[in-house]
Amino acid sequence: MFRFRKKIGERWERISLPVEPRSSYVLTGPSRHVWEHSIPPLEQHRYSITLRTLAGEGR
Ligand SMILES: O=C(O)CCC(=O)C(=O)O
Repeated sequence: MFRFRKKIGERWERISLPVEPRSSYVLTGPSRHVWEHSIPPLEQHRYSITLRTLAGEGR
């Protein structure tokens, strides 16, 4: 599961999206700049490769 949360006043709005094995995804727009994301720990081994643009680059 891919978890997202954003603060609305004093509370958090949360959503979870399933991530399939061997999948890839691109975070853009509000998913990058408004929502915080996380992936909860798993029982099984998991590999992850993250490519990112640092703030201020490419804008
Ligand atoms: O561990 C992952 O698969 C995602 C890593 C990630 O979301 C991040 O580094 O911002």
